[in-house]
Amino acid sequence: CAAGGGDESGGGGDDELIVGFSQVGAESGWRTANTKDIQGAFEEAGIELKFSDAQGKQENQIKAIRSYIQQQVDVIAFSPVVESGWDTVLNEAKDAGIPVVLTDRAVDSEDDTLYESFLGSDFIIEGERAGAWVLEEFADADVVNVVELQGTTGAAPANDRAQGFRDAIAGEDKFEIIASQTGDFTRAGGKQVMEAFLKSNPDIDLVYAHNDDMGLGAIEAIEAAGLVPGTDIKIVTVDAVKDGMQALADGKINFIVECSPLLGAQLVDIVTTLHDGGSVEKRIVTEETTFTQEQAIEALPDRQY
Ligand code: GYE
Repeated sequence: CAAGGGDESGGGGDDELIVGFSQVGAESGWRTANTKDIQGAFEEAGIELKFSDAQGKQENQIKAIRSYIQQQVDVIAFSPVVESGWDTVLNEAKDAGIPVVLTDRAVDSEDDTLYESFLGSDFIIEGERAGAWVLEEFADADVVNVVELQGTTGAAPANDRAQGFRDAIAGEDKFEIIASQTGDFTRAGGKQVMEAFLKSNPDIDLVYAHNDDMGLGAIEAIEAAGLVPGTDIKIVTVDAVKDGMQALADGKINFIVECSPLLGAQLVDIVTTLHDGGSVEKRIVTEETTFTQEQAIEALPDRQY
């Protein structure tokens, strides 16, 4: 210190930062891009990331979080597969003094001291954006029969995308959601549910799919039924991953609401700040846009995921 002050930051003697991350699974193109981005960001930052894939099961996530607590990692981050049922394990992390960061999806815990920050999209707004497009697209129609492919039951994006969409079309009686079922955010799920919808409903005007993958599955079902997706039946989805954007460029999907999976760099910032004893925003909302066919054609060449 006599030589003009010690260097407190970045010294080699700092205790190493270790983060435990519990991912939902690998259900969609969005999820794959999200995993890749997070792992890449931590690697680039030189921070150790313990990663586990819960294969869509809450019990696996709870096990992974407990194991991170036992290993005394510095920060736990996770993307909760469903919204409810986290209070017990989050209290265990709190008692152990380990800060928790929610990435991508929310929990419905009333006690917001159970986590430091929630980084991700506003899914209500996404649903509203899908609904706003539908209002415009069908401005001159008398009756519009809508079928909905919902995301994983109980997941924040499924709850909120359903809600936002309903809020947006609420004032217009001509819209009727004639069928709504979960396709679990997967392509196979979207295809299977759409096949069933087509069998029992001869007059579908619009598919609202909570993600691109289910929309892509619906396209297969619609084509197999001898109809033209994007023309005979309009399709609006959420995410804007490459395969979805390609289908939009090809006119098989009509509109996509963007949901960005690129959360890695911001997550690195948050855990580094927490580790250094700093404070972070409780809610960090991802910036997103929407895409028409022309915009998809323009954006596709530079699309990262
Ligand atoms: O939209 C979907 C994925 O939680 C925002 O999960 C995410 C959603 C995304 O399976 O494709």
